Amino acid sequence: MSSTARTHRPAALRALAIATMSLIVLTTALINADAAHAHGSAINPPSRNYGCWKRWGGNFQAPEMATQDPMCHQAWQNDPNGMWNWNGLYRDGVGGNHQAYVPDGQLCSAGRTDGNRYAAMDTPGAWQATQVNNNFTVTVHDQALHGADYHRIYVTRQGFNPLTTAPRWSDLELVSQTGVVPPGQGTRVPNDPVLNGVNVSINVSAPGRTGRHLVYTIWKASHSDQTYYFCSDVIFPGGGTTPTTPPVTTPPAPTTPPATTPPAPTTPPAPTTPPAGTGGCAASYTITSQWSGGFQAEVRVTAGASPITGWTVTMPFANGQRISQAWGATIATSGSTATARNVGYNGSIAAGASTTFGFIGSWTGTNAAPALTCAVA
Ligand SMILES: [Cu+2]
Repeated sequence: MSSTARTHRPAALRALAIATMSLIVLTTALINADAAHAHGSAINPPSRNYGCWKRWGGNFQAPEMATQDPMCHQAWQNDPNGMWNWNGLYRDGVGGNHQAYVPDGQLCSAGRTDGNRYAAMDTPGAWQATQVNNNFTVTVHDQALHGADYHRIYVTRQGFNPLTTAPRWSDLELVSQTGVVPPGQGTRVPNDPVLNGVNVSINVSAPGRTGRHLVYTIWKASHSDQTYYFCSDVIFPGGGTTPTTPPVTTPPAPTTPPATTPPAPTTPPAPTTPPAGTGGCAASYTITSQWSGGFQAEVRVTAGASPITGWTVTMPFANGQRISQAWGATIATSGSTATARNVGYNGSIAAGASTTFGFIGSWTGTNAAPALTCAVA
């Protein structure tokens, strides 16, 4: 009897131990599965953090990111988990009161959900943007087949400038709202280990827009009170080489975090006009992004040994490139040569200091950098 007890007690203990270990393994597996299957994001036009993960996740410590994709660089510097968890930009328990939980100036971080993790998404600037037509499709990837109570798609109103401004609710215009999307409805992405759920595509129409804008997507998932918020940067056709409206340089909304706000838009002109000459200026050219048929470039204008009060940069394009939209400069084109002149706020540069302007252009075949010349005005 006692021998029976002795032989059974260890067996029972062993069974208990095995059961406990199984439970631990099972729990771990569930946690891992949950982290792996996760949630989703807007993938086209891509949300800011999905785009940064897609372009740089395999090379996130690359130093060239700082110059080639500076907004992603500041995002990775702020918190890499904002990119690794590109599918987790959501809030729980909003109850449909989006504006109560997501304040103006923090729309792109879902009101700083998860603290600092996604804060860099709110920083305005030259995020890499997707060219779209005024009728286009927003694709949301639903990894975990949550389905949707609805998707709401907003586009910023014409005149809003995402280069300088974090959006407020009043900057948005609703362009589409879907009904219920049952879990699993959508299109499977073949052979993609990451996008292993369904793509939900929403057609939208945003007439009257030209140039840079933001698409703001709200995805109210169906499985619980969980709402996702995405900012996607886009460029609509048109806008002209010489904007009829002055470059939009709305100062950041007061609630905008000061993170890396651009220079104040109205630098007063220097009180005296120094003689142009001794110092002059120099200009350098960087292609910040390039895609089939299009590219975005930045030109840095640096004053020489003397301060300057105006500048002109000449860009002789050798490969037929054409500028379609510019900011921080007024562009005039003659033949293959584009001439960029400072705008009101960035003509005055202290000795040795610099300013930048940027533009979107088209190219075919070759997209060589032009040999720039800089002249003081
Ligand atoms: Cu989820």
